[in-house]
Amino acid sequence: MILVTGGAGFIGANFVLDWLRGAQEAVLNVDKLTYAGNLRTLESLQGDSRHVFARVDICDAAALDALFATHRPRAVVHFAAESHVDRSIHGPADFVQTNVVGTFALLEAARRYWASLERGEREAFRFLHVSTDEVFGSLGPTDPQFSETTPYAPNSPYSATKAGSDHLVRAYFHTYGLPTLTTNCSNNYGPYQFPEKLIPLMIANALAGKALPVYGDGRNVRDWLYVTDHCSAIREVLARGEPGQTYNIGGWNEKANIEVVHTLCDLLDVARPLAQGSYRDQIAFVKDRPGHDRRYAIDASKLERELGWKPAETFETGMAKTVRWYLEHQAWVNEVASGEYRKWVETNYTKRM
Ligand code: NAD
Ligand code: TDX
Repeated sequence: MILVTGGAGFIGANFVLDWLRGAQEAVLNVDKLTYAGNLRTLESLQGDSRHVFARVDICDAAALDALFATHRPRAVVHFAAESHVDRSIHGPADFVQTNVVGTFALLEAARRYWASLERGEREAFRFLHVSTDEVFGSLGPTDPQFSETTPYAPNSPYSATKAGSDHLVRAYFHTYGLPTLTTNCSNNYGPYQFPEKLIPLMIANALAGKALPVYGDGRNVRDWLYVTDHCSAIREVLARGEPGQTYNIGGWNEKANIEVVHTLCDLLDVARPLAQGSYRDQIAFVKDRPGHDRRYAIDASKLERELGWKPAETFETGMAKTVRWYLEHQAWVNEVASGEYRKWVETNYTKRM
């Protein structure tokens, strides 16, 4: 069994669904179910004994000890985090708590459990920490892409707390020998993303006839990776990565935000044409995000060279799939937008889904 934290969130849920499509090995899904956790996403796993769900806060050391002792996982894949930069600007406390204190509590619980294992199991154990390219800070237009050796320079409360967690993970390898792996990935997009993030927000607003709020001049650049490509990279790193190493994950898709929004509008113009005009007419340039990083770009060549990973989707195929998915899953989106998903979470939550 593997222990996944944050498996009811966007990337974690995609990872759990992908994992259980391809493997018989069970998943212990540990998630607190904050606003970003949505069990509706995992509805297809109800009654599947390979998926065990535990509503637990990663800051709760006693609960974590009990889960390790009962389920005896061979690995941890740690997604749980507060993940939205704008929320971190308005309320950084939850970010420090979950991303730093929570990762610390999880590392401690993992270390206690790992120390109790037989030698062979100890050597095979892995703790994979899922992190972000935002820890490296902001690039100028002609700077080289982030590599694994780029110095950390986080600029937002979110990225500062992720950087803190990355450093703790590094220290647990160097100090205690816990077999850790860290991945730093670029911006993900695809099914089941909470509609506070750029791509699902723009699709939802476009379809609702609302403004498409582009921060600043729209020229901030992100590298975009389709979520299932992130999941396949994590599986590779978990299977064959070298303990103590970090791996950058990216899609080689640097795009200015305004280009991303134009692409979405153009896809929607074809898929769901308006009576007149284009969805582009709804674009509104708004006040910039404070401290808004100008450019992120990832050099993923280490992962490609050492582990043979390659993304399956291009930006074009990934965006087309994403728009189609949101159009075909309006019920999921509407439930999130209306808050109805929280009721579903509360009434359908059971220890074992
Ligand atoms: P998300 O916000 O969609 O999901 C986070 C999940 O963690 C939710 O299910 C939430 O309930 C859970 N959670 C939060 N606090 C918790 C706590 N204290 N205890 C237990 N569970 C808790 O996030 P996401 O976009 O899926 O990101 C997952 C991970 O990947 C994060 O660590 C994030 O930093 C990292 N990451 C995200 C992106 C991206 O583009 N979204 C890119 C690179 C890295
Ligand atoms: O309404 C918007 N308008 C806008 O212009 C929103 C929500 C965003 N933006 C801009 C800000 C960013 O330059 O779009 C870009 C992407 O924004 P987000 O979707 O909020 O993502 P970002 O801030 O880049 O962070 C994301 O990628 C890295 C994830 O939220 C992080 O968890 C991940 O680590």
